[in-house]
Amino acid sequence: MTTAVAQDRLTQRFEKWDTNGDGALELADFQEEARRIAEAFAKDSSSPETRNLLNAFTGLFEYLATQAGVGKNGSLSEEQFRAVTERLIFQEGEASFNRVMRPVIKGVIGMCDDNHDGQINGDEFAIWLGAVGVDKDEARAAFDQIDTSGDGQLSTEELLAAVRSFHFGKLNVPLLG
Ligand SMILES: [Ca+2]
Ligand SMILES: [Ca+2]
Ligand SMILES: [Ca+2]
Repeated sequence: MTTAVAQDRLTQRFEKWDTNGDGALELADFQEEARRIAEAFAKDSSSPETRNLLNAFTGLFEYLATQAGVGKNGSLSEEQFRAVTERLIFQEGEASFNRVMRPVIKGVIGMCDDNHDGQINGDEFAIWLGAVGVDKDEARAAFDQIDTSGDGQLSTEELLAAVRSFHFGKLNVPLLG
């Protein structure tokens, strides 16, 4: 039911989020990932933006752990991670995905929303993709693809749709690295 690209992307996601590389996902991995992202945006570890992102990643881990039935202090194997995320991304539909991922996306928006309007303009997006390691030309092309309303701004909803599209293999820019 899911494509090979979609499968690969979940494997990449698992490996990226397993920050200590022990083959399982724990809360500490997700907190480290939040810290890494904050560092890539040159945000202080005690800044409110970093705290928001830490809370968002903590919430995401708690969701996955609860769904996998391992508890908040437990860990998820790759198989468990796949089972939970495949259900979320490919079966439950957009509303569930958005509910789970919105805090994380908002957290990353907070990292680069320099003019504090809650949306991401072209300059802010270049900083975002720079932080996750995507080059400038690619960033420009991706911006137009993600800005489905065509207003020159990326909203939370447009960015959520883009992360979902990435996992469906319909967009090639890894917004979460
Ligand atoms: Ca780990
Ligand atoms: Ca902005
Ligand atoms: Ca837009």
